[in-house]
Amino acid sequence: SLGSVPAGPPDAIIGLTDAYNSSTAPHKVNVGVGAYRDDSGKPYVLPVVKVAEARVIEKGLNKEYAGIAGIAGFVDRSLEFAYGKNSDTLKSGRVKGVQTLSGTGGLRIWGEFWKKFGGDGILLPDPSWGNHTPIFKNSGLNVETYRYFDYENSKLNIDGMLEDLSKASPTCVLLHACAHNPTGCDPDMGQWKAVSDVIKEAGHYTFFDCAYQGFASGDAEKDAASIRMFVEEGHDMALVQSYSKNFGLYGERVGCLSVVGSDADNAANIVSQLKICIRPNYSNPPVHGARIVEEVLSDAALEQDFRDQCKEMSERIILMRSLLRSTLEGLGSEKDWSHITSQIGMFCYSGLNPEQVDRLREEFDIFCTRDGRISMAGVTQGNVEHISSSIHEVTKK
Ligand code: PLP
Ligand code: TYF
Repeated sequence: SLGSVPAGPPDAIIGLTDAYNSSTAPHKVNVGVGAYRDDSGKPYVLPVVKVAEARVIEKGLNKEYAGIAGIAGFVDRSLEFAYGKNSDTLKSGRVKGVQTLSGTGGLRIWGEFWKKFGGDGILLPDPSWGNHTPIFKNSGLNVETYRYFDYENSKLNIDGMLEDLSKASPTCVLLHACAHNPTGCDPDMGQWKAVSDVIKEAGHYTFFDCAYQGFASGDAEKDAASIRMFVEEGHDMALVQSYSKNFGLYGERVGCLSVVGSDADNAANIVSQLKICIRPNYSNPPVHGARIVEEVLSDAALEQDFRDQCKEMSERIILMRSLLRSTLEGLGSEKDWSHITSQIGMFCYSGLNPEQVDRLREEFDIFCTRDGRISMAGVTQGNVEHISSSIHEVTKK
């Protein structure tokens, strides 16, 4: 019988939203989950998404199943978006992909595929997105980490990273393509080249997780630079893309998993095996959101609108970073807050400890994860004073 099933704990990130929703404090702030909010704190649908969605509906398409690999036109546009429209490797046919249930679904399918054909383990950065470890454990993989963040100095630990990658026996190495979650610290291009060299030397397989293309710097081309450099360097590699943040399509679950094979046949063989992993999981992906992305990326004017609107979101976040930092400094906080503005992407890895995070929630109704990660997307001109004075209060000696 199932009578003895114990209650499970709430998810460390999603559970915060429930706690936030239950709070009755008028000044409550949700800076937990990484979902964009406008300056009035409201969820935001990109105008270009509304236009493309209207066009999709206008077409009066049927609701038949997509194939196991999803909508081919969406996958083609997605590969151009990540690898670059002019990529010779893309034109050569060595890059092939499948539509996935957003980033999360692509990660899981990759985990299962790697376990079947690649190896028993995967190497993640320390720290990494909280869902990575359970996704890969549930795929049957042993999860190990390489040093990534210098917790003492709030910056990338590039030497530790290179050393750990060079010493590990050949395995799959997960890299965040841009806007590392949760630290907001990425290698610069010189450091990426060093990472590429070490991975080649050690014989690892590279797996990029790209959840913030366009959102990190405001320029989707720049945010894909790490991926494109690895392709230029000749790596056999895989990539998972999420359209949750950059297109704001969170609940539509739009993603793409692709591989750069040794040749076109190898890429096609890998895709055929990815489809065999997908079929018993969910059979085929939802069509609506993928049609929207395909519509946008197939029309030069809509694509430009997308790029402009994505840039606007990332610019609001950058503005909130400087506002949060300057307000804290204006309050007389003597701590070094320079990392708030040097980190990129959606999150500020604030350095607050779990006790300080608990005080923020209990005394000030500010909800963020216990690792001190603050979603900058939840910061607005209206709440930045409250957030700053509360952080100042809990970090005073
Ligand atoms: N990978 C990283 C690094 C993320 O930060 C996220 C979302 O926060 C995802 C993957 C997956 O998101 P989704 O499943 O909505 O695409
Ligand atoms: O804030 C984060 O890091 C993510 C956001 O299905 C998220 O956990 C939330 C729901 C989901 C995927 C990602």
